[in-house]
Amino acid sequence: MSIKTISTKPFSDQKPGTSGLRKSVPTFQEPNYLENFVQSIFDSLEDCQGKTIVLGGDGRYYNRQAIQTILKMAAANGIGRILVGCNGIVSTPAASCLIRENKALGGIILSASHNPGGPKGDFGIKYNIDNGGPAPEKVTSAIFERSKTIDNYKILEAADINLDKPGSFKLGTMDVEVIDAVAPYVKLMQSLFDFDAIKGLLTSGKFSMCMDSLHAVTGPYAKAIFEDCLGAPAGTVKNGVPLEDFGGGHPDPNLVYAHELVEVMFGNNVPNFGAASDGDGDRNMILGSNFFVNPSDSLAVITANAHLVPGYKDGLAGVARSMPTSEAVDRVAKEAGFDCYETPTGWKFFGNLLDANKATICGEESFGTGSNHVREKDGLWAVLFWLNIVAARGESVEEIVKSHWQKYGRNFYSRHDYEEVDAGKAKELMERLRSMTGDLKGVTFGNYEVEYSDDFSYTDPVDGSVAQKQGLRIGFTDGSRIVFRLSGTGTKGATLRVYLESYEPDSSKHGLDTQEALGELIKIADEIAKIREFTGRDKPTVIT
Ligand code: VG1
Ligand code: CO
Repeated sequence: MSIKTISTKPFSDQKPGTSGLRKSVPTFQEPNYLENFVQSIFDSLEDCQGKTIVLGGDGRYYNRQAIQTILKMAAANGIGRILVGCNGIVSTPAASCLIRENKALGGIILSASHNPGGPKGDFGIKYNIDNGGPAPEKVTSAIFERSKTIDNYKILEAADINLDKPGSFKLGTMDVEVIDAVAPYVKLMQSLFDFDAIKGLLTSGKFSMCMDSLHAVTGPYAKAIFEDCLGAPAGTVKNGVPLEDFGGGHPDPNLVYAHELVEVMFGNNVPNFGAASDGDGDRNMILGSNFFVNPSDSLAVITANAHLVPGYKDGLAGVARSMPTSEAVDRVAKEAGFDCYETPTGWKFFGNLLDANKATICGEESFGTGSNHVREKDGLWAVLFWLNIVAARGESVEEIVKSHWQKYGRNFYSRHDYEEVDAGKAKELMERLRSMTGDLKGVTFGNYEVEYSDDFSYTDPVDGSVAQKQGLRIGFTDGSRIVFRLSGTGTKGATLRVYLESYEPDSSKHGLDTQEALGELIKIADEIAKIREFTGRDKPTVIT
């Protein structure tokens, strides 16, 4: 086995986005595209000689080939030991758990999360640091800088490793351990939640659930947890076999893409509880019978009920949410007397707050919730959290959410996505808005008066790093908000995200339809940003 140094030329487009580098599979299949980025990661690490790293992905098309290449490159770059999931499959939260439990230097996670897969779908790669969380911006910038000048990469000439079952191998001097990535994750969940109470609920004969893994990574984890440990009947986990193309679906747990689950949960005689997770297992959607839980509300309910869950019963240090996430959780924090941090979009911004014990629970409006148990958002963790709350309170999902609104008021909230619009036009729309934001204070639109407008900037309270241009916000005097930002995970054209929020303290109005309650703000958003004009669309692609 010999180490080869292969000369290469830089690609100019390897800048990681909200969560790693995401491109179409054909782009990743271009000669040296994957190798350049992986070598840029190794080159950016201060000292990786002899260290342990974790490797795995969400099982999508190209995962297997990429894993074999990365194993040989890791060996050639002096990594001492690499832990890789069986079949090269590890969910994002499980990878975070493995990095932490094995005190690894970091991990390489192959995922394009909620983006579709297959030969023409998307692929992605990201680096996580030793706390188990996504690399912060200073690390991703270093990787990008390196990718712009790279002229060679190193790879070991060797045969492929058999990843079908657990085992130990050598690649040059590097130890390769193919591991069961499910068991350590299940153990971590058992340490946090009241499995006896949840088992009691799921085997009572009075409660049924449906978990849709959307043919993505959580299938084996969900079967092990819900069916094997918690006694739910076989078949509780639907679409539980990970497929390279997710069965042709879009592994995004929202009302549009998880429509099979929506059909199961809305109607007569439906299960009491429904849940879905995304491609790499870090997102979750929670449904009750005929009831959708908005992810921002989910974060607030989880926070308000954390004392009912063993792993959190001693109280929370604080909470954090991304800026566009609704302020529902802020109200819970205020009442409970702990801090609520507002960060830019993307889990990498929560890492320092979790490490410094400033926040215990974090969440995003994009179906992401998690806690200090790992450093990623965690889909199945959120599902277990909800089941634990339901078991402890003996109420339905709908009752729990409605009584939450009764106590704290309701933050009506919706996100409108305009996917795959012309990138140039989307940029123009944002530039125009940016140039306007300074002058909007005091301006009225219908019943709303602008109180502030800015381009969100964040100074990390732990290390003082600053992230600018994180989304244009327009806040109104009654507390309503409209936020505009461009997605940093899409791979085709641009995706414009418009986030809308208003607060309603009067419980007699909590039953209103969300889009109706936000109707005037929706019109104002279009009036201010000229969305129809710039995007050429008369309605969003996805409304959450
Ligand atoms: C989206 C979400 C963001 C999330 C990110 C990664 O980013 O809005 O909240 O952290 O995806 O999630 P963007 O830049 O497209 O809005 V995942 O499950 O794709 O790792
Ligand atoms: Co994801």
